[in-house]
Amino acid sequence: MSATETFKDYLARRAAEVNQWLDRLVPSETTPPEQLHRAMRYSLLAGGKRLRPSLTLAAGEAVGADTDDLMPAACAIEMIHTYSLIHDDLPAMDNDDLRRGRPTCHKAFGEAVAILAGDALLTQAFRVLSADAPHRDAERQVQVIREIATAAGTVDALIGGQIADIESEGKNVDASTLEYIHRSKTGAMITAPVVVGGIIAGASEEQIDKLRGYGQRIGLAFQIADDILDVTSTSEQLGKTPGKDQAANKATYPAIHGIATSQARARQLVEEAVEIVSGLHLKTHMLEEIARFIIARSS
Ligand code: GRG
Repeated sequence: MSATETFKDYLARRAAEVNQWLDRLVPSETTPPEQLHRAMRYSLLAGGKRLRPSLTLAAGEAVGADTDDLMPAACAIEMIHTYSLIHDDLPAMDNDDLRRGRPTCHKAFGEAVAILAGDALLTQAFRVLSADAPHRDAERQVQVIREIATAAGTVDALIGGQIADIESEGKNVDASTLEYIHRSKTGAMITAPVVVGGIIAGASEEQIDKLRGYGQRIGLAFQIADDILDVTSTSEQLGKTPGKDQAANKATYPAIHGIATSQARARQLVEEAVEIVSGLHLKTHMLEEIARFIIARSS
């Protein structure tokens, strides 16, 4: 980040770089089957903050990796994130009409195509992660694949958190179950990008542990902030439908703890995260900046 660039500008610049790579890493709209590729690209290239790839770039660069070595994994993570959004929006799950400021994938292409577009993005992610990279360390590549597959999986991870969330709808959920859902559904796919950046950069075990601790804290803070935004924002600000949690009788941080306590908890998690990475004496301060952005954002 240059002296005159604001952090928002910095994130927008990183997002533009990620978008160029994503564009190249997914088949074009004219490649058969055209409709499927159109649907994949419609959701993937529809905007989005690109927070997860930015975390991989920030963590990896802070430890000393080259951007080009980080981009394939950063983009694969964004593909998996987008698949989870497409499937989450389906009528069988959250039944949402709006995502990233435009009609959801199934609204634009129909349910069957949306399901397949999500499946295809997940599959393409692992194709990208396992692509030939002769100059890269094969052991690290396998470690990266394992880290991402674990975060997208069932145990304390994305799919496990999603099913726990669905099963808890309409029930009285206690604070520890809510925390489990948040850490799994959201936290795992925010922690993994940070750890993956470290692995690609050749970080030591101790550095990886600290990066993981940072990721876990900002992951939970991100979901608490998301719960708060769901009750305090408009659909124009969010690019998705607000108030859905309350309508579905979902347990959220503000519902259980109130808004002020939730805000205080998110702030505390971010402070802890910043302290952890400050102790690493990294090459940049981007991880600290991103941690602060996570609770200051408005969408
Ligand atoms: C379908 C396996 C499966 C999982 C779905 C991602 C998800 C799990 C559900 C989406 C609903 C939700 C509230 C998820 C929590 C994570 C979250 C806030 C996702 C949105 O991430 P942002 O804000 O979105 O980074 P953009 O569009 O900016 O990428």
